[in-house]
Amino acid sequence: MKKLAMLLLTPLLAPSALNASAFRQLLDIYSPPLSVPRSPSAGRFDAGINLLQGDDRYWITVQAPDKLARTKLLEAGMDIVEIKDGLTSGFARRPEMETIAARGFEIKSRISIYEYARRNSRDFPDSDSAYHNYAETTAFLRGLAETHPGEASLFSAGKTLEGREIWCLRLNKSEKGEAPSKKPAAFFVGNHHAREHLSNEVALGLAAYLLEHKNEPGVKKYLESLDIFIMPMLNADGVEYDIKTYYQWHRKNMRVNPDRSIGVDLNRNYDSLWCKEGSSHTPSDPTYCGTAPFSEPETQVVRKFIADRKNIKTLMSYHSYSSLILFPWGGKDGPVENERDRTVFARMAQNMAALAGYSSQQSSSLYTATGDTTDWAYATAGIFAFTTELEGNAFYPKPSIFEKAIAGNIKAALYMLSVTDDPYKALTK
Ligand code: 0X9
Ligand code: ZN
Repeated sequence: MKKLAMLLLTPLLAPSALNASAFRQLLDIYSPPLSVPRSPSAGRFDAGINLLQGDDRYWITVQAPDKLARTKLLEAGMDIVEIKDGLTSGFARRPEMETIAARGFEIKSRISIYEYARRNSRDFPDSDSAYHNYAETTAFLRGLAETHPGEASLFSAGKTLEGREIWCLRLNKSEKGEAPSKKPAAFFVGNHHAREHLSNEVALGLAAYLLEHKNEPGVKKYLESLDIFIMPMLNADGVEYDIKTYYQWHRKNMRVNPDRSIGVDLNRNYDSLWCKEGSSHTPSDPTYCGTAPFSEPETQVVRKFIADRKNIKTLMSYHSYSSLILFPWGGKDGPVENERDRTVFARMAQNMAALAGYSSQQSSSLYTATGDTTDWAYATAGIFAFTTELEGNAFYPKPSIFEKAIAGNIKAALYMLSVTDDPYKALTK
């Protein structure tokens, strides 16, 4: 990974005129400079392949017509990655494949992880210089805070399991750092899942955009009237591990489990219907929920962060990939019971999806999965909380995807900010 040029010299763009060329200008400076040295791709790829030795995962495609079937696949231990035309693809080892077959599913195809890596080598980040690793993310956020002291401040919300700081950039013209505020707050968080590296980039792109355009009336009013928090890399340990092992699709955090498997799925570790459907008590499973709700330092940080800030009204958790904006419930089939809230969720998701170029749906339409961030945030704090599954066809898309992904999601985020003072405005907006 290589440090990306700071994007601090953008001409001011009117977010009110969020057109393609304005975003192109913004994102031109976000794209990696041509002079960035490229890592020797073949070498990196070979190193990655060598590290796969002993990795007994397969990439499988299974016929699964609906959410019920997909939830069953999750419960059989499949690491679901893609859902397309009645087919569900993802990772599984032999024992999981046996369970899947025993439960009556047809496995349409399977390839070894080596073959999967070979076929996806074009998406393998052989030149990953445009992505920000933990140190680069830290430097980037520090740079933004130092360059915009009137609008931004950076603080650590707590530590990961391995002791990394979980950085949070705050955008607010009056209150700084951890000082309380009465202004309505919006919270953006990325990288619950390690391999979803684009989620960090989108959160960083959003932070940079808002600060670059801080004097433009549309943005200025948010910096004056709202309290905006951006925590781009929650699972920093997992991200670093995924990078260090040359991107082997690591999903969970870095907890060493009693059976020596690694990781708890942070998006199953929240206390909402904890470890019921779509979540597993088996430590080696991709959706392992941990030993108890909030057993993990990373989710404890989010719990405390939200408990300490009663002003948070909206939340966006970035994941990848599927081009979707999802809203509660995710842990059960039924819709949000409160009719007004349900309508707000559906409208906000629909509006954000239209701006990002995605689709919107209730989370559980994908599959039922208990213990996720958004169900918990809504159930315990009444926060209008969403999951964005960013675009792409792989976990490590080429940086050329950044421009569109960041631009579309900035538009969606600006909409979220526009209703953060009163999300019920979405009933008419
Ligand atoms: O399974 C997840 O945690 C999310 N998908 S991902 O591919 N990024 O892992 C989706 C969460 C949506 N929430 C529920 N369906 N509960
Ligand atoms: Zn995810």
